[in-house]
Amino acid sequence: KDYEIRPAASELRSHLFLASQGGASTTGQDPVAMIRKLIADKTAWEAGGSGQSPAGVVAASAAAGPVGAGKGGGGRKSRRLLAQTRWDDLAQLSHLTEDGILQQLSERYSSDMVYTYLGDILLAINPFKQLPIYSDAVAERYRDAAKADNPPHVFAVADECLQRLRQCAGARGQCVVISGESGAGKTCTADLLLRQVVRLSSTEQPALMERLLQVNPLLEAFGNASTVLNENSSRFGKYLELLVSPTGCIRGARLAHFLLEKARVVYQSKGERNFHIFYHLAHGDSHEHATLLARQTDFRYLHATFAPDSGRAAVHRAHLSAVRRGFLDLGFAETEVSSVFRLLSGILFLGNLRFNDHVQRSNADIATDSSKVANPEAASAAADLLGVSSADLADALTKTSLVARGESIQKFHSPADARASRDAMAKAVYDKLFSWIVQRTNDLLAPAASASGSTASAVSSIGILDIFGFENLSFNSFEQLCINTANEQLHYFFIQHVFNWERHELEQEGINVNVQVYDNKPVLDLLLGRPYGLLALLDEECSFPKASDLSLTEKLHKHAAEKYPRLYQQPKSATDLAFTVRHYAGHVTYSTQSFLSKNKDRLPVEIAALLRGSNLALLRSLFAQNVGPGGVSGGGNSSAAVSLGRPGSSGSTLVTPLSSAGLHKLSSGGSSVAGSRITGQTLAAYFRASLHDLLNRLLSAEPHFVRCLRPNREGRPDRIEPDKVLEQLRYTGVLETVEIRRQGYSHRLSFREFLAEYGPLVLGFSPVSRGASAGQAAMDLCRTVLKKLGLTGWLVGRHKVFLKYYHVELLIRRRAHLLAAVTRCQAAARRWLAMR
Ligand code: AOV
Ligand code: MG
Repeated sequence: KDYEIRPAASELRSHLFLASQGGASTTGQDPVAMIRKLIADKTAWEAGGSGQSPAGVVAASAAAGPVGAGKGGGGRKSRRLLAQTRWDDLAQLSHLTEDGILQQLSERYSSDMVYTYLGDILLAINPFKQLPIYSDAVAERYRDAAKADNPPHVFAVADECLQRLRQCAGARGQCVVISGESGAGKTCTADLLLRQVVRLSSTEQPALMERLLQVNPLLEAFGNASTVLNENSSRFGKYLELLVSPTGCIRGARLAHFLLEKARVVYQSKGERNFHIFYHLAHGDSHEHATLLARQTDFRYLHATFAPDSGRAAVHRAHLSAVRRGFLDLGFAETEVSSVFRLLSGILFLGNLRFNDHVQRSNADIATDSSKVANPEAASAAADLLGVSSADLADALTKTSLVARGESIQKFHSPADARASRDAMAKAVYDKLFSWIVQRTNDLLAPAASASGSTASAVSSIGILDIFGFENLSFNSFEQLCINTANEQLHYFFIQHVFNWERHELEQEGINVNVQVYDNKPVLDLLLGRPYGLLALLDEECSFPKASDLSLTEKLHKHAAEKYPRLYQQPKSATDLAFTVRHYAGHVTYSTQSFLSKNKDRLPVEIAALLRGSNLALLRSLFAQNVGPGGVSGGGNSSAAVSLGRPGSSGSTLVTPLSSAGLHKLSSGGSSVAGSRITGQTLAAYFRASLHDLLNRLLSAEPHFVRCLRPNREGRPDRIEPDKVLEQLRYTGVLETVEIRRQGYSHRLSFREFLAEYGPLVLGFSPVSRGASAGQAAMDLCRTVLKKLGLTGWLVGRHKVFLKYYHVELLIRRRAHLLAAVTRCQAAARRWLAMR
């Protein structure tokens, strides 16, 4: 209580002193009258009528828990409101600690306040239940609003992006980077954001808005799947850019995708499923192949245990109709949609192909191991759907031609090789189909050329990045290495941003200092550096014909372990094909098994040739290009593939090294564009180029960060597990942000706040109540106070005092002492007045 009347109390002390000396104050006032007045003020303040700013009070008591401070009516209410607004932003807490943050987040979450700011970062905890905070009415409150006027919300981020674009013509594009672990709510957040931007932007083309809203559900049908962590887990990364005119009108959109987990088409771990669309299709009745599929009860690619269940069937049927509608609304042709469903059905039947051992006799009567299709009916169904002959299909899967000494020789596949070819084919078709859908969507959503012929060069953009989170599974392979590398790079981007934010504030205050920042650049060097980064070493090994996973592992150990002993570890047993990387989010052990083949990602030439000759135009076009002597890049994109870059860009600029992975270096280039994967390019090289391109885009824009947090492992509502949240705060960099602030100047107080708060400690009166709160005089007074306090290492800027966390700890202790003294003083004053 006494805390709140601090400035009055300290003045009281000085008047009391003067009165006890029997003299007058320097201003000629009667000290006794002053004492009466101050005590009356105190009462008024307690009743809530004081004009004193409670800001200092709130900041000071924040560490002690929610305020509800004071007794009294209106004052308490406004103070609590103020307190809440402050805590909407954790950066305003006077004590930024892990525990403090955790406590605040938990308390907010239990009142369904799932959004909280940490400075300019939005933290979003997944509610796992429907909250009434996404209605049109709520959305309207976030139109052209000041951030502080509303509770934190993802809608505020959308509004901020649009406001920034409208405010300054020629402003940088905006990008929102959404991150978090699986099931944290990234995809939902991205969708809410898109909807809000669409809602807030002016509409010249209402139909375009409708089409934009189809994009996410459509891509989710093809790119999401049920996993052990999330029933709707995104198995690809997505960057959606809305192209916005300076007046805030959406003109079109551009989409890029990364690293579709195509291996899922042919294999799913226990408890996991294939991409949603396959189940929709297998249960669907609104497509041409429904009867054919319905006759088949068991598709190997849909998990051995797949069995139609009538309850789910209706849901899948509805989904399939929605997918079809989505395609048509977006502008796909009926024939295109039919072709897509036909290809997917073909993939399902292809998966059912089995191969028997078969002994083949050559002309010279030499017996060789080979294989033969064991179930011709499946081959015939697959071949029909894929528009090829069933004999050609069987040949392409069981034989390969080699050219040796100018002669073409046929080599027969073992059943295992034939199965591998079958799966490679299924993966390649699906992957290319996905890329084609993305590219077609891009064509359909491209801004219309304006009357003057240009596609409005003035158009800026709002990009939304929804990328798969950091992964540490029980078995980690090449895919995890790529995913984690992407996360590592984004983490670096984030840390740089926070660091710049810190530095910017200091610069604004005219302060030039070096803020110490830790970053993960050494790990990025280990992953992406040249020539000894892991991906570079992998690529190098892929160019040796005799290389094996063992030779690769030895190479990695030799170079990386030597150069990065702290970040790279060899396994205990020398025979293990594995290595461990110390990522920012923890240690991950990767198995190098199949690294080489996964990185080369070659589709056998026979299969590529077969598909190129399909009588289905869509399939033909998917495989029409990227053909070369080295085979076809099975995982890559055809000419119609996703473009991360500008259309028509040359593929030869793809492999731009991210050698030092330094963002400053990336930003200067800006010319490198990752388009489709080119012939012979390894996946690592393609990935690196895509990542590079993504970063260039992010760098050219003004970033906003949303950190999604998963409150508990089970995905249950109303339950927050502190350990779980803390772990994520650590590896999403939130605590690092706090640490950067701690290392830097965690306290930034305006002159007024500082003088009101700490001036009385050495001056014996409140300088603010005597008019010193801004300007040169206040700045000088702040310096004097700081010097008198005997502190070192602080900074005084143009408008603010910058303190380190330990300064504040010290000041709080000293103030506690003083307050105890003041309380005694007040008691004495009351007694003294009573005696008179
Ligand atoms: P993710 O995108 O972060 O995981 P999702 O966005 O798919 O996570 O969210 C997982 C589930 O949480 C959703 O299916 C919803 O049921 C629920 N959820 C998320 N956000 C909200 C919200 N704001 N309100 C209500 N429910 C929500 V992954 O893609 O697996 O990394 O690869
Ligand atoms: Mg997702």
